[in-house]
Amino acid sequence: MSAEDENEMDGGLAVEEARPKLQRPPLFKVILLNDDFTPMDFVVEVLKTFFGMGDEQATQVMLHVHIRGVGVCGVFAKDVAETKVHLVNHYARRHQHPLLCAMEEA
Ligand code: TYC
Repeated sequence: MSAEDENEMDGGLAVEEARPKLQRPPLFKVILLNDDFTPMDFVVEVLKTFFGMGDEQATQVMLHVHIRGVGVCGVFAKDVAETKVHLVNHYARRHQHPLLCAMEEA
């Protein structure tokens, strides 16, 4: 039986369904931190590989991090952000670079 059918069996009373109070899931910024040792080319490669950026955007973001100390790679749902942080840090360690990726609530 549909919800409409059920509403019609209430003797003419208007019955409003309680609207479920849904919260939007929180979003997380994935950020890169500057260091003095990771080569610029490697950071650009990371931004292209893990964040789908083109050459120009990746270079801009890398330079932003180089100059300002920190920069945003993207904004994602929690599980996606966690996975990206893990993949990037693992990739950097495997290539013996100290590059640090982290996340914070947007
Ligand atoms: N500062 C590094 C250098 O001069 C480049 C760099 C950029 C490192 C961004 C990390 O997240 C980073 N080689």
